[in-house]
Amino acid sequence: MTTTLTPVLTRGWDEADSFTLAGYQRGGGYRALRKALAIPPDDLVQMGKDSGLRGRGGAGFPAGMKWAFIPQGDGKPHYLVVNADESEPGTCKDVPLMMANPHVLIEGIVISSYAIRANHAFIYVRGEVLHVVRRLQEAVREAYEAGFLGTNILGSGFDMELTVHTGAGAYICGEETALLDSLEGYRGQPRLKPPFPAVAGLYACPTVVNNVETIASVPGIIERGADWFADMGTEKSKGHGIFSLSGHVTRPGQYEAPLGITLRELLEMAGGVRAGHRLKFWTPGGSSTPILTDEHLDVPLDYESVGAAGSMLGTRALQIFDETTCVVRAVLRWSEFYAHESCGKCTPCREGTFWLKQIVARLEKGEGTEEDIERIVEISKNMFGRSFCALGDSLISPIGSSVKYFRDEYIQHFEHGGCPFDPAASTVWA
Ligand code: L3W
Ligand code: SF4
Repeated sequence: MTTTLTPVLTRGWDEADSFTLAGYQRGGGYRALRKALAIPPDDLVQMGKDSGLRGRGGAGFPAGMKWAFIPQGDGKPHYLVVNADESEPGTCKDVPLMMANPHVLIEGIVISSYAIRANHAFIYVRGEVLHVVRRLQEAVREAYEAGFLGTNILGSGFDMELTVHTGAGAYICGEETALLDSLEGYRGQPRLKPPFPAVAGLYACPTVVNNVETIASVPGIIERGADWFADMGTEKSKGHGIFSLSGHVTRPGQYEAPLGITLRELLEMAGGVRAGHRLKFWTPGGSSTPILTDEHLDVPLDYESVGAAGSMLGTRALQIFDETTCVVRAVLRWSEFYAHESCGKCTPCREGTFWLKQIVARLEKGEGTEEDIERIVEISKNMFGRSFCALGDSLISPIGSSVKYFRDEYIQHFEHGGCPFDPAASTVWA
């Protein structure tokens, strides 16, 4: 299900051949590449900056600025790596994008590689999504055959290779430096930053790592101009984005809209919360972002406003939970996920996620105490900012925010001697 207010990335998704080269070119595909190859690379980097495009993988770092960090004239190879390891619970925008329109990603890759003077790019994609891997491989083959990849692309003198690389299903490999280790053939674990990948990335060479949606946004910016993109969205969160609505919503799916739209507006397009129920809590950007409640329906979904409301925009994975959902049970599920996915490199996260999972499980079974609630808050505070990478901070988001908004529900569990909710009533956990 796709609804668009800004039909750019999701344009043509409903057409039967949207994923083919012919389908993409019918809608003007690869015109932006021709235009870009006639522009000096530094001017393209400036266009990236002027557009205000920010990284769509969760952190929102300015894409043009990241490209500008790549040293020029350094004599080293440069690399572009597309992070297609989408694994955040609730996050489900890059997979549909790559399935429906792999060529917009490839076109964005060639333009971005030319801008940073990289002659080799990689798409690092989750190994479990074999259908996506196959679709990408076929699209890459088509692009080579048509002269959009390889040597002397469109007669410009620019050469580049594109490799599709499959990961093996570790969430941590979505962290950019763990991803690079994995790509180099090592066990994927985060590296110390700095140096950032822009200085020392793949094979210790300057590397831009960008999310799928970030790179797929580039052809539109080149074709229609940086101002066109910057005119959408809010002052500091520019452009369009894909908002993924899942859970207790009438029409779950991908909704493309300008940043700054509200959940209330998105729910109107999506037919509201499932019939006969009301919103209880939601995540603005996947499970790593603190939960919000029905008080926050009118918060503009941009980086600054969501931050001011006490959460993060993240990947715009809006998971909707109605009043049938036990928040403690939801937090337990997420705790199990983070404890399982912790790579074990640093103590605060390895031990912290393990202990948080144990205590939340006790609370969910109704065997906890008031002290356990304080304990999970305290452990979270001790972990925050002390872990080696962002995964260690992630579990703190649902724990802290659920206690903040639903402390009574935690208490009800041990007063009731078990979960007071009927798990069968909540389709999310069925
Ligand atoms: C050069 C500097 N580069 C920062 C670059 C850095 C990276 C980007 C953002 O975490 C978040 C996390 C998850 N010189 C630089 C520099 N950079 N300073 O900017 O860096 P950072 O550290 O702010 O974030 P990150 O490590 O990329 C990502 C959140 O996203 N998240 C996770 C989503 C999961 C998925 C998925 O499954 N695909 O996206 C959701 O909210 O918690 O906060 O490139 O190198 N001075
Ligand atoms: Fe590994 Fe967790 Fe430490 Fe990150 S925070 S390095 S995932 S143990």
